[in-house]
This record gives sequence, structure tokens and C-alpha cells, in this order.
Amino acid sequence: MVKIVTIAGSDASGGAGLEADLKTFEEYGLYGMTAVTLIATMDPDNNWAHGVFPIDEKNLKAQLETVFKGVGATAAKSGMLGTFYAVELTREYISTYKIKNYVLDPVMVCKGSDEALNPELNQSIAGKLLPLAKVVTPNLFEAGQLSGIKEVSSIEQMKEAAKIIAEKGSANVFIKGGSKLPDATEAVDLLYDGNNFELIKKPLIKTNRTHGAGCTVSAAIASGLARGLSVYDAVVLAKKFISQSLEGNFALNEWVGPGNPAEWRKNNLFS
Ligand code: PXL
Repeated sequence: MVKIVTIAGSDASGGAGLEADLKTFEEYGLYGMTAVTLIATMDPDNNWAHGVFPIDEKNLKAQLETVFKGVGATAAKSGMLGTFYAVELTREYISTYKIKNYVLDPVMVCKGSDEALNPELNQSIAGKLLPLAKVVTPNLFEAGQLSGIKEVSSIEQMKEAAKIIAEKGSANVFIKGGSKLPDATEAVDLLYDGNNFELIKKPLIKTNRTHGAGCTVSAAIASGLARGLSVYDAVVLAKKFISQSLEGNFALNEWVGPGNPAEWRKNNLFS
């Protein structure tokens, strides 16, 4: 059994965070493990406002010991880390256990959440984790933050941001969410391997039920790497995976809707 771990927050509503990651790992036929950094809650009496409850440092370290020392993993991804100690512990375990297939999803804020952006925390993520990442998977907003380009709103700016982010250490940069470019007619994402740009395209799926899409695509890339795919092949397959997942989008309630990673089973791309 090939093992993979997500170091991420739990989304109590189940659409994003480690819940999205585990569902994705399952679809890829992997054994999924978790190190929970925080629990995110949403308030139905307050317009679905997000709450964030960090897991304490001792607890997180004990989870990482369980996973990395106690079991071992072929691949890892990290999602919402939330605290400086979670960033440092992630750096420590990914480097100590020499995890080559590490996908960094530099989650900065949840969609629809009003929690403040923490620039120092994001700088810590960039400084400590980008150099360890095989692939970093920022969306347009995160690419803007990581690169220092204020607003990424064209394919040219995606390329510019990818170059700057690659210089900070990640071996490959995958900028997702190209479907949100102002003039998008297709869902165009960008892969940069330090030399070449590849545009990865799929038809635009017109829905705002995209909760957890970013988590799912980075978990799918990590899953492809765990299965031995090249970065390019893992990204292309992940793009198919997220497109199928979003085809199966549904409403959880009046505020939010996720995709459905299990859509994949209708059209299993491994068989
Ligand atoms: O989609 C970003 C995200 C990541 N991780 C957790 C979340 C969210 C958004 O809600 O709750 C735990």
C-alpha cells in the first residue's frame, strides 16, 4: 500500500482541508494519513463566518511522529498551517524524513472567510517550505502574495509570478485557478519547471460551488507523485480529476458547495 500524508486543517463542513485531501487520496488508491494543524468551523447563525481553532504544538508534533517516524510516507502535502510552529514542524519533518514528493499548498485565507491575512506567516511559509517543495500550488491570489506582484490577472502575469516563486526555491510551480482570470474563456492553469511553461487547459465549468477545489487539486498532484508519475503527468491527471470533481458540484447549504472527488469513479482514469 502506498502511503501519503496531509499536514492540514480540518474543515468541519467536509468540503475542503484534510477532508478533501483524504477523499482524493482514496480515489487514487492510496493509504491516507493526517497531521491536523487546526480545525476550521463555520457559523450557520452568522452567515457561515469561519472560526479557526489551532491544534497545540505538542499535539501536532505527536501526530507528525506517528506518521513519519511510526509509519513513513511516499508523499506529503501541506495545506492550511495557521501557526508559526506548524510551519516550523512541517519544515522539520519534511526535511528530517527526506520527503521528496512534497506538495506545498500555500493556503492563505479560506474562500468567504473574513479572517485577516497574516503576511508574516506567509513569509515564513515561503522562506521555510518553498525550498523543500517539489511542487507549490498557489491560486492567483496566493501567487500574487508569494511573488510580490500585487495582482495576477493575466497569463503573462501568471508566468512572471511563477518565475519569481521558482527563484525562491520550489522545483515546480503550478498556478491554479486560471478560471478566475477576468477574461477567462477556459480554465487555464500554468506549470513552470524552472525552464518551460506549460498551459494546462480544460473547459470552464460555470459554478461557484468550488469549495475545496484548491485543496483537491494539490492533493491530486501529491497523489500522482506518490503513484510514481512525473510532475507533468501528475499535474495533467490532477487537472482531469478536479474537472470531474467540479462536474459533480452540489450545494451543502445556502452558502457553500463543494465538488465531488468520487465523480472520478464514473470514468476511472486509471482503468
Ligand atoms: O479552501 C481552503 C481551506 C483549506 N483548509 C481548510 C479550510 C479551507 C476553507 O474553508 O477550511 C481547513
